[in-house]
Amino acid sequence: MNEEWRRLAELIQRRTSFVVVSHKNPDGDAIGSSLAMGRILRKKGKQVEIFNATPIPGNFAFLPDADLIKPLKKGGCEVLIALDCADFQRTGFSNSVREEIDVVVNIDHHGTNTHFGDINIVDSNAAAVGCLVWQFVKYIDFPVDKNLATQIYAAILTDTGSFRYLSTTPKVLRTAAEILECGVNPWHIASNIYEERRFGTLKLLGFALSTLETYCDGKLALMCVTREMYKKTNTQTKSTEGFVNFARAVKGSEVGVLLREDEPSFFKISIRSKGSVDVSRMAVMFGGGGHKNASGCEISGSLNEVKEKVVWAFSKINDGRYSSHR
Ligand SMILES: [Mn+2]
Repeated sequence: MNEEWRRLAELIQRRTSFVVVSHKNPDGDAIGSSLAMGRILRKKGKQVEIFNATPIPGNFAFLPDADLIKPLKKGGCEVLIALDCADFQRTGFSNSVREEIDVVVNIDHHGTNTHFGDINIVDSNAAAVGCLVWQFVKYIDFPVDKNLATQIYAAILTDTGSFRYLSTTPKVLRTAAEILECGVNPWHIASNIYEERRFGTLKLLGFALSTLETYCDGKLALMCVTREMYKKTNTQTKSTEGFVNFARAVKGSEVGVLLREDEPSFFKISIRSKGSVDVSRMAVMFGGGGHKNASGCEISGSLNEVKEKVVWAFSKINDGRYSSHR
């Protein structure tokens, strides 16, 4: 790993112009590590542009330098630093743009990373790309200011599920401790990210929670959001971010599902599992996809028809262990 950090440090010495990019629909790690890398380069007197293919969610707008993230500009550049991207497509740049870039640096922690860079700093054991950026900060002995520390803390906080996931190792907590010693305010960061939800959004969550049901001996928990609920609470589809986790949080459930009525008789389905259940198998039955613990698909029909289908799909991946739907 040190060899790769050395190559990156040398590259930064040599070059003057950089583009920093992360994946579309960016999460806290994507945003925090992009801002941190951008800040390091700027402080070193480099020309830096930070791009993202989609706008950053409002709850990350408080982060230092967040206004510097700009929509993706097509065309090549001297050096591209891609963060938290398992493959080049995730950056939003086309493959033809790849040809026009001198050097691509790939810093990531996905096990499925394709090593698409000229320099690849990929560690699937890292809890967040923010942890890798912190390693680089240490490696080059960079003087950390409070803003840089805040950006990296936000990256690690979000990708570890607020220090809850298995990735929360002693080393991660030591890193977090070092970051706190830079004067970071953990409550300021956590409250901005997690506790500034709009009134209407929480009312919508209330309506959604009131629809919670369990099936298949409690192993499947299901909740829904209808168009009428959006109207009553003056909210939009994007307000349902994170709702599905409440279905998964039901004690005894293995899978949580949110059925979201985006158009009349057209539902967007989010599926989450807790442990070993592979819910991507449920999603592909309806033309969707995703990961083992998080997947999604779209199903047309009335609410009851859609529910039936989801319950059927769950029974199916359980090898028909459940004959009854309730
Ligand atoms: Mn990440």
